[in-house]
Amino acid sequence: PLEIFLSDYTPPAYLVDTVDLTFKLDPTATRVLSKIAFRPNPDAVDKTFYLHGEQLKLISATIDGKDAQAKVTDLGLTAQAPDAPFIWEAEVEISPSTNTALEGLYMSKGMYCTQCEAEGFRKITYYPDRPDVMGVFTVTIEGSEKVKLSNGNDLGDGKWHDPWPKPAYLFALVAGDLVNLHDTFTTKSGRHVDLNIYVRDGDLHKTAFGMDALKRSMTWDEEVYGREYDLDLFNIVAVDDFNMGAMENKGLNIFNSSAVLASPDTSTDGNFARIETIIAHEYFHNWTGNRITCRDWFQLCLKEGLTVFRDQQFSGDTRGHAVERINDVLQLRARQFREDNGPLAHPVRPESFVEINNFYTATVYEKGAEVIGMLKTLIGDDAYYKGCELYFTRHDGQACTIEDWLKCFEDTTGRDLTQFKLWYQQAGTPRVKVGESYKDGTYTLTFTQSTPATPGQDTKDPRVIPIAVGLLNDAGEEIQATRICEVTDEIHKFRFTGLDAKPVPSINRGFSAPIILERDQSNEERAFLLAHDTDPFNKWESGRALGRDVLVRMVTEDATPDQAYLDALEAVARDDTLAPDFKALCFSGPSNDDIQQALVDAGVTPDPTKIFLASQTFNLSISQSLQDLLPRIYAEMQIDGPYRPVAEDMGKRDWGNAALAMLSRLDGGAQAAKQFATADNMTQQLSALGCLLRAEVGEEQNQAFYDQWKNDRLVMDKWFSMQVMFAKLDAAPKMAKALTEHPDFDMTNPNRFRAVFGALAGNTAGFHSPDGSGYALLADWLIKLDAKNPQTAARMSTAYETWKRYDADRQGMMRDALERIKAAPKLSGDLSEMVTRILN
Ligand code: B3K
Ligand code: ZN
Repeated sequence: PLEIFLSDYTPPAYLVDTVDLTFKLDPTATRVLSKIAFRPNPDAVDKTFYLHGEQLKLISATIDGKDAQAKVTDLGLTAQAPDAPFIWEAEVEISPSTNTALEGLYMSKGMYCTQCEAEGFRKITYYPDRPDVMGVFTVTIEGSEKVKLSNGNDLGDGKWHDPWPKPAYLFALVAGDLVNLHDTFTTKSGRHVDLNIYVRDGDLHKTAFGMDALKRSMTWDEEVYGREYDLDLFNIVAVDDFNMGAMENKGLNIFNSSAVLASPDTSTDGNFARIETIIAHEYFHNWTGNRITCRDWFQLCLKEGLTVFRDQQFSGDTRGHAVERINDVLQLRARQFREDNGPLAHPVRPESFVEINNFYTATVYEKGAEVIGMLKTLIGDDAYYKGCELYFTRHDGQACTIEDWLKCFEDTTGRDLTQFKLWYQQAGTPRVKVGESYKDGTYTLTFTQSTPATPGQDTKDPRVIPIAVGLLNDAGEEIQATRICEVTDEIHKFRFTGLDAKPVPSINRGFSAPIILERDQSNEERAFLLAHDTDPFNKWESGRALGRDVLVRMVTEDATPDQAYLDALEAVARDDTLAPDFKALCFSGPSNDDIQQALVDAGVTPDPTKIFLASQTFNLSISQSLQDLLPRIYAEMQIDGPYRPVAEDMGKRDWGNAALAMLSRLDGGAQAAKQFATADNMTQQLSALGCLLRAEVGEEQNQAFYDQWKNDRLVMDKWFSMQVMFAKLDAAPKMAKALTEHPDFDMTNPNRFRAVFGALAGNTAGFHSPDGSGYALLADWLIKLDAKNPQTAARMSTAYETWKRYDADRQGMMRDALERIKAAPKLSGDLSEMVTRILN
């Protein structure tokens, strides 16, 4: 497989003006007729006429009506093309029903649909399948299906026209016997837009929330970024078999049904929140991605980091910024820090890849969003929105680079962003050591930054890091409001003068930079900040650090949870000024992975089994110490009236269910059984089931749940995943194995595969069972899946990325699993790139 380098970029030889496509649909023999107007690119260096094309049967190809005499390989074709505008016409045959990779044109439960990003269009027809080639598409769909959709405006009779030039990765087609929810939206300048959510028959009752989220997203983008929608139609389609969450195709977003379908009976609060975020994200791409796209796939973060940042802003505005930020950082640490700290570490803008689909990562997305957040912090809100405005006007209709993006902010602020750009270029999470001193009313903070070596990058230059700092006095009053310390050197000092006594610092407030702070902080100080910090993020962070310290000592010194920590938690539980969702987060406790990281940092080899057992004791102690309080909290958090997916109610359910989880450790599941029996929404039903499974008493309810929901695919995914998630230790791989034998297990459906194996990888103690059964089982199934769906198989191989953390036995078994995958016959380029990188 070929490694492709950013530094090798050259402009396309030919540009495209218009593309006419006709699809004659047939499950095994769809004919695709293309008529493309090409013209030579004056900026081209290499003039060869080359079209990508994979798994296509070429029927005919002409240039200006004459046989093109194309030279065809497995990856594309070349032909003699004139050095003047010309018309290319071709006919190819493809087989959507046997396309199990779910890339290109494929079938999902009888409906045709497409996924072209990143390089799937080349499986539909011959084309310069690169994002810097943009054309105006007209599409005709011939077939007996009731609904036939493509991008842009509906010309009737299966004919579509998209007036906005776009790269091929944004092309989409859907055909099937679908039904739709219709609504309308009027943009701020008065454009009337028809909105539809298309689903399979039987799912219509799950579309209302998505529609509402879409309209709120449209309003938000007008109000916050001044971005208006630009077509008369916006369609969303729900598809059951989909490799990721959703796709922002121009005017025709295609969604994994799990990322759009919601109803109170079948979806949890978490599902509602995720759906809202994904709808917003895909909609926001219309400007940050579609109107302005990427020059090449190395620039992926240009659209993804920015769009994630925008969806996080939207969710914060909708659901509350404190809790949104904490949840975003939890995600970032769990996925991105883990990635940045292992064999798969890569810069936010990678320098090379073999398979671009392997770079839709937490680093490109979530760290990419953090970088935008830091830019905004450094230059200020006004300059940020001014720079964005310039970006939208200067680059509308173009395929751009990170340099283009940064230049807009240099031009509006007059600031040199060369050092800032290192955030895009250097991999690895910076570590910042904090030193402090106090003398004669002056408090000095000394920050020392370093970034560990990552694959291909041994040394790193100091970055610019915006660290938000506030100071408290020992009465818990804020004596220095949040100030941004702009760390630019390896060692950088900041002074705070005119103080009466040594203050207590609150550092990296709001998690202003995605770094690891290294600081000897006492537990007294942590408890103090948990009680008094005015910054909600650091308040929560201090509690988290306390919990981590307790658990680490439980693992390494067989300590018992200390009273000071339990008292601090009790104070949180009793504090009526704190919002319920915030309290729930304070009680969520450090994750198994958090503890592992902390142990690795302390030079201790983590043993997932031991950590799991310590966590059990830890959680039991907390439950016992709050014993008297729990029934009251639980009762107070119950909601009368119908389910509403609004932040206020969700917060109450979060906190109420956190109390239920604690109660269930004491009452053997009695309260959870009651809740399960009376629940009138999925959030309550599922959290009760979780408590029962954890207490190993939920067999009956588990069966009842199955019987109730066996015809709902999305709820069945939860059923599969819960059983693996809550299985203890080596029961988890056994459970996963048993579930693969269940008649409702279907490996070709990515949601179902992830329900079982994503849950296994997430059950740390189970996946790392000392007998190696977790590693071996996942390897077996990744090999099987790879033959059908390389993209999802490759993505799930990241379960092994931490293999070097563990003891020699576990390392050996994980290496064996990886080597076995690597040696599998006919391994895909996707999975082979991943295991090779993980092993190195
Ligand atoms: N842009 C798509 C992701 C495509 C992934 C291709 N392997 C969804 C999104 O980020 O909005
Ligand atoms: Zn995106």
